Amino acid sequence: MTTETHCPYCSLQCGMRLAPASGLSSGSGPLPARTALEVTEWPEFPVNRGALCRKGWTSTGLHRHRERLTQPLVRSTETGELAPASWEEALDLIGDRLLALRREHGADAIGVFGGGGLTNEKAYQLGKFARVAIGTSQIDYNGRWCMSSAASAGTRALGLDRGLPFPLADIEHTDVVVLAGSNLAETMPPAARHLAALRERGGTVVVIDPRQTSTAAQADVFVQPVPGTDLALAQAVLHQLVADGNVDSDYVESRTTGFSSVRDSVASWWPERAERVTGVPASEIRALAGLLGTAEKVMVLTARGAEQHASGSDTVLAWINVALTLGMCGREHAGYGCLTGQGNGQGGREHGQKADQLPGYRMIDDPEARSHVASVWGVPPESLPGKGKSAYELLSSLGEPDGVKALLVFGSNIVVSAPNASFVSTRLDALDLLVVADIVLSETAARADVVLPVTQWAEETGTMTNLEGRVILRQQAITPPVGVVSDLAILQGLAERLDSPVDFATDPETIFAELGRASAGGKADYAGITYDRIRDERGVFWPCPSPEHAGTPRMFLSAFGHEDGRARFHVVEHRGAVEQPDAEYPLHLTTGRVLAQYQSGAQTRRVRDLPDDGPFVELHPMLARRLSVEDGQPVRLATRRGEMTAPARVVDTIRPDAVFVPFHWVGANLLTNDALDPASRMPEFKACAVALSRADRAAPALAAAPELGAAP
Ligand SMILES: Nc1nc2c(c(=O)[nH]1)N[C@H]1C(S)=C(S)[C@@H](COP(=O)(O)OP(=O)(O)OC[C@H]3O[C@@H](n4cnc5c(=O)[nH]c(N)nc54)[C@H](O)[C@@H]3O)O[C@H]1N2
Ligand SMILES: Nc1nc2c(c(=O)[nH]1)N[C@H]1C(S)=C(S)[C@@H](COP(=O)(O)OP(=O)(O)OC[C@H]3O[C@@H](n4cnc5c(=O)[nH]c(N)nc54)[C@H](O)[C@@H]3O)O[C@H]1N2
Ligand code: SF4
Ligand SMILES: [Mo]
Repeated sequence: MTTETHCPYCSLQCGMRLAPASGLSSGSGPLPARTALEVTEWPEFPVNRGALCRKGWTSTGLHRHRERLTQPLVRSTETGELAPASWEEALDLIGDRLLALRREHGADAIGVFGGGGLTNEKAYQLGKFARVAIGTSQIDYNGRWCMSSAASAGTRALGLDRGLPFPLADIEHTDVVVLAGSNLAETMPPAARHLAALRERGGTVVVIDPRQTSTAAQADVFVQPVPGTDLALAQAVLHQLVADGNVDSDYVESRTTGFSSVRDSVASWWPERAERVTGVPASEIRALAGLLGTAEKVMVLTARGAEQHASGSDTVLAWINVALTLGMCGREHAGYGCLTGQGNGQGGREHGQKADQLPGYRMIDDPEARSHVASVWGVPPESLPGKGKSAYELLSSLGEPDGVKALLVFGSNIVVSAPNASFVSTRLDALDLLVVADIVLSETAARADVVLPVTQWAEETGTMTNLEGRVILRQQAITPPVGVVSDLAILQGLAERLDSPVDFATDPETIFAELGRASAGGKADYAGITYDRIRDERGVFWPCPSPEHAGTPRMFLSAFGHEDGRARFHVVEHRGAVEQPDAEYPLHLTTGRVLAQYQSGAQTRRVRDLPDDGPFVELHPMLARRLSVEDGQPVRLATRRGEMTAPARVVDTIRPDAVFVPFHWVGANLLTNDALDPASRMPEFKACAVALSRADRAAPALAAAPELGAAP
């Protein structure tokens, strides 16, 4: 038997087939749990047409893995160690503790932390569970650390946030694509073929990154700014577009509002000024503006490099200003898009696991939204709590006298991936109760009081919404190991124990139908989507309000999401990274990803066929020489928040004043800054000040950036 499904990792949600490795088929229905699985191509699925990256091909590596959790674990009051327990014991213990906390301190003493890797059904059910079964406002999720700056900017400028408002393959039909802070070739490798196809057609690829990545290697134009200065770069590009008269005035007049104030606000951003801030030569900025200003079709795509900053949402607004000035948004094969990251990064932000949201991308403080969703849930609207705290604000207040005292984590490895992670770990330890549902004993699960083993992809069915807004179906291929249940069953078991006023279903298709009703009439309307339709049509794009509706691959063609149908220009100001290099911490630190590892590494570090060569510190040969550091030698990085040691990787592809560390291992986030974007509450993962020294030197020898001239 072969099952058509999708990869367990990133937002491309590549289609794949799973079959028994033996080639022997056992009839219909899920395969027995112990069957060895093999990944094969699914060439008909349009997004990846059979191509997968290394992580996709090896994704069955976690099946039958010896570190797979197969029974609940409860921390013993005597030994302090985690010890096996039955499901009854584990859920009863959680239920009793939560009931007691709720009685004594109110429902807001209980927090819930979700993930953008959860299926739509799980994300929806988690939001409902928090608001109805617990009654807490304190729910948020790791998507806050992912694309929330782009989401906030998209909502403000375009009236609606769908990461890509067009199919990814549209890249091939534009003329110039700008990748601002995306390392697509490593983070969504099969998508990189669209860049190649565009170039074959004579189009131009622009990459903006402080590192000359493998994506930059496929670019025609490479721009290398100082980390955290993209906003100034975008302002100067806009300044130059205006100066060159490259403004699409008819479009600006008919489809937007607010242009003149933005035009005035960039008057002082002449390229020479931006050069001083960004390190990008003024001539390159002028050339980039000239390229964009004269192209027929331009597509600007942002990813985490431009977004994960305390001014990330303003940076995205600045790029949207550029795209609007050029008249690109809402035109075919052009416009602005955000390359969402996690498997369900898009759907995960639509169904209510975000602190301020209800399903259908509705806002929790909107009375109409509350009464609609409450009626679907069968509870009075006034029983629904209000807005909670954002992810980092929630975590950093854990255990405070009026803060959350018990936290339930579903689908995030906070200890590795939160900014300023050692502080976050102390907050987790200050909780009365930490419950983690996971498939393996992640670093976060290892700190929990109760660990609940859950089914993983391929052992369960559910929908995901990929980076294009295409709702796809992951189908169950195999029976889960004995002792493991779905997140949905855990939520049901806990809801019962918490005396929930309504029952919680566990069948994903039933939950999806309810999600459809809850989303009906909202911005992300799934009402017309069914599992059968997804199977038949290989994915359906939302909004899709009725069974007769074809779905919406391209948005904004006739109107933007605001009531008047117009897009909004926004005046924004360059602020720069919150923490700038100084004498003590003289370099820029930035962080990100490598091809073979995924996120906190909880999954991929355990896959035998993926290289797990630990964290490393990428630095320029000039900097290495200054510090007498050889390639491969251990170096120490220190910031105001923490330290780490890892081998140096000396490469001439990075700016000499910056260092880069991947965050797939414990380390990078001991260093990162927890400054938050005021609009999106996104932490500044991509820029802080750091000192670098040889690990074998007793007293750290601090190096100033070579360009800045100061001797160590
Ligand atoms: N292999 C792999 N693929 C993944 C993931 C993974 O963990 N591993 N995770 C998935 C997820 S959740 C996400 S969000 C996406 C992320 O996908 P990307 O955004 O492509 O990944 P990152 O490596 O975080 O950042 C991209 C680039 O931003 C650059 N950068 C750093 N600072 C700046 C800056 O100030 N300005 C600019 N312009 N660029 C900067 C970095 O050098 C890096 O090359 O990837 C998804 N795909
Ligand atoms: N320094 C730095 N830090 C970063 C970033 C960065 O660029 N730099 N990027 C940020 C971004 S974009 C992101 S998205 C976050 C991601 O960071 P995390 O939230 O830590 O992401 P994952 O490692 O994917 O964690 C998912 C966890 O859930 C488990 N899991 C998988 N599927 C399921 C399921 O169905 N149910 C349950 N209950 N558990 C499941 C996995 O085993 C894993 O332990 O990290 C952020 N942190
Ligand atoms: S690109 Fe993303 S979805 Fe596709 S195989 Fe790789 S990790 Fe999986
Ligand atoms: Mo992400």
